[in-house]
Parts: sequence; structure tokens; C-alpha cells
Amino acid sequence: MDKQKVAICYGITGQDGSYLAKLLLKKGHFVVGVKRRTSIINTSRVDCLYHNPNFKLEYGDMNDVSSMYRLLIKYKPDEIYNLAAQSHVKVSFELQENTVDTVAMGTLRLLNAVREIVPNSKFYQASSSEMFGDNPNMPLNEESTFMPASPYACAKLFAHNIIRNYRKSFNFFGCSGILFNHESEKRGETFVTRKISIGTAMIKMGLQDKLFLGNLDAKRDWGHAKDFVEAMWLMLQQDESDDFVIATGENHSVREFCELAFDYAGLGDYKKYVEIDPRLFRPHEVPCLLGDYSKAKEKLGWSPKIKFDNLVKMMYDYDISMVRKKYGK
Ligand code: NAP
Ligand code: G4F
Repeated sequence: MDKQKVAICYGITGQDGSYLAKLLLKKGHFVVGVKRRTSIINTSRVDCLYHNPNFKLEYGDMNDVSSMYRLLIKYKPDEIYNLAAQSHVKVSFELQENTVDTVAMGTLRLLNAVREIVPNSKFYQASSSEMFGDNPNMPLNEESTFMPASPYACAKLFAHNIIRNYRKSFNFFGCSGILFNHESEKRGETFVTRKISIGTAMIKMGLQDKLFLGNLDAKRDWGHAKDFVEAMWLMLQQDESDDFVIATGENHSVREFCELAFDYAGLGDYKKYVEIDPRLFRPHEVPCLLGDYSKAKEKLGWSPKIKFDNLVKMMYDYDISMVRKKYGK
């Protein structure tokens, strides 16, 4: 019988960490999830895994090298998934150093520890379509030019490049998934899709009158996180490491997301409820993102399953049931 694979996942408490943990457990892995210390308990997305004998939570931080060594020595993982980040683009304009330290330097710290302790392991890096930034040449693929437009994107690009560099310089198995936006019922509540699905549900239940948003014209290539974590795992099952764009190949505006959510909720025209708050505009907006996932389709056999319409409906359905539960309606 094959030895059980051990995976360490940084960023376990986030949206993707929780979906990835469930997938890896289904694949038979022993999963070590790394959580950081916070003043309020931050494990709600993975609490359902707490009693699983193949799942273990450990403290660690992207800014704490000795904890990286401690965990790598203790578990000797076969696979390492680096999903940890200050992942909010707008916030990165206000917390530049913290974002760069966690995303860029944190990745470098983890890479160096991995190279020393488990040099034959496989490493996944959560790269981002934000790295394409201002590039107007859609659709974007692995060969497209990176033109990062935020401190977050600059930091992600450093991490992306250092993985490529280690792959070529040290024969290191490091894959970067250049993931376009992916959302879900577990998406952080300050990202636009979840703001809309919760806001629509609150308005539907008469608990809120208005939803305040920023740029409604921005377009994103939105998929579902459950589909996207499958691509992460597939990348690490290959014989050679590489970079892959993961996207749906379709994009929609924030306005279209609103139209669909309010219509599905039976509230009619979103314009009756949505107001623009200029404080939500960004110093430098990425107006449009659209990905070409042909390489992932060909080499990994990966394609997205959940379409935009369904994504919006799934998120709204989840949030209306949560609002009903929370407010006893
Ligand atoms: P998320 O929900 O914001 O999760 C980020 C995770 O990183 C959380 O577990 C967070 O912990 C953890 N974290 C933050 N700072 C840390 C630190 N200093 N040390 C250790 N852990 C830290 O993000 P996500 O949507 O799941 O995305 C996962 C990764 O993919 C991120 O790197 C993101 O930048 C990248 N990405 C996301 C998308 C997308 O559309 N979702 C697209 C492309 C790339 P807390 O729970 O304590 O905050
Ligand atoms: O939901 P967002 O905050 O996501 P954004 O900036 O595209 O970043 C997400 O996807 C990236 C992949 O491309 C990840 F790397 C990153 O970690 C994160 O997961 O904003 C989407 C769009 C933007 O154009 C923004 O200006 O929605 C626009 N928007 C309009 N009103 C808003 C709002 N964004 C937020 N967060 N809040 C608003 O009220």
C-alpha cells in the first residue's frame, strides 16, 4: 500500500484553504492546516474538520521563520500549499508593508525553509490574475505581460517570479496557479461578490435598505472556489512543475452581478437599492480581467464546472438561509 501523503496548507482558515482541505482529505492525504494567532477565533470555515483524525491545525505565520522550520521538521510534508496572504487588493494600498512582507517575503521564507528541510517536496504558490493589472490584451494566458497595479499585485509577482527562479536554478518543484477571481458561499465578506450576495439577502428580509458599492463597471472572470482548488491539487500531481492560468474564460461586470442577484431575489431593478460610495474606489483600478485556461485544460485536464449564473444563485441561496437563521426570520 502507498504511504499516506502529508500536505501542509498555509492559509487554511481562508476561503480556498477550507475547500482545499476537504479535497485533500477526500484524496486520502493527512492535512496540516496552518492558522495564525488572532484575537477572535478564525477557524469557522474548517471547524467541521476538527474531529477528523487526518486533519491537524497548527499555529504558524508567514512572518515567523522558526515556526516554518518547526512544522516542516515535525511533519516532513510531501506537498506544501501556500495560500496565505493579505489578499484584499484595496487594503494593500493602505497596508503596503504588511502585504509585501506576508505575500512576498513570507513566500521567500517558506521556500527557503522547504528547500532545506524537504527539498523533494512539491510546492504550490497562489499566484493571482491581479499580476496582469493594466494589461489590456484579453484573454490573458501564461505568456501575457504582467503589469501589476497594486502593492498586493507587486508582492504576488515577486512570489511568482521567485518560484520560477527556484524552479530553474535549483531544480525545485514549484507550481504557480495564476488564478482568476473565484468566489463561493465561504468568500470573505469584504469582497464584492459576497458583499452583494449578503446585501441582497439582507434587503430581501427587510433588514437593510441600501447596498453601498464602488466601481460597478469593473469586469472579472469569476469562477467557483470548489472548482479552482481541484486545479491546485492537479498541478502537484504532475511529473514536472509549471505555471497555469486557472479561469472560466468568461467575464462579467460588478453591475451584471448586481442585476442577476437582485433579479433572482425577486427584488427587481438593482438600481433601487445600490448606491455608489466613492470611498470604495481604488487608487488604481484593474478595469477588466479575462483568462484563457487552454494550457490547464490540455495539460491538467481541468475545466471549470460552475458557471456565472449558478455561482450568483448559490451564493444568494446560502446567504438568505444564513440571514434567516441568524435573525430568526
Ligand atoms: P482569504 O480568504 O483572504 O485567505 C487568506 C488566508 O491567509 C487566511 O487563512 C488568512 O488567515 C491567511 N493569512 C493572512 N496573513 C497571514 C500570515 N501573516 N500568516 C499566515 N497566514 C496568513 O483568501 P482566499 O480567497 O482563500 O485566497 C487564497 C490565496 O489565493 C491567497 O493567497 C490569495 O491572495 C490568492 N488568490 C485568491 C484569489 C481569489 O479570487 N480568491 C485569486 C487569485 C489568488 P486569517 O483567516 O487569520 O485572516
Ligand atoms: O471582489 P474584489 O475586492 O476582488 P479583486 O480586487 O478582483 O481581488 C480578488 O481577486 C484577485 C484575483 O484577480 C485576488 F488575487 C485577490 O486576492 C482577491 O481575491 O473586487 C472586484 C472588483 C474590483 O474592480 C472593485 O473595484 O469589484 C470592484 N468593487 C466595486 N465595489 C468592489 C466594490 N470591490 C470591493 N471589495 N468592495 C466594493 O464595495
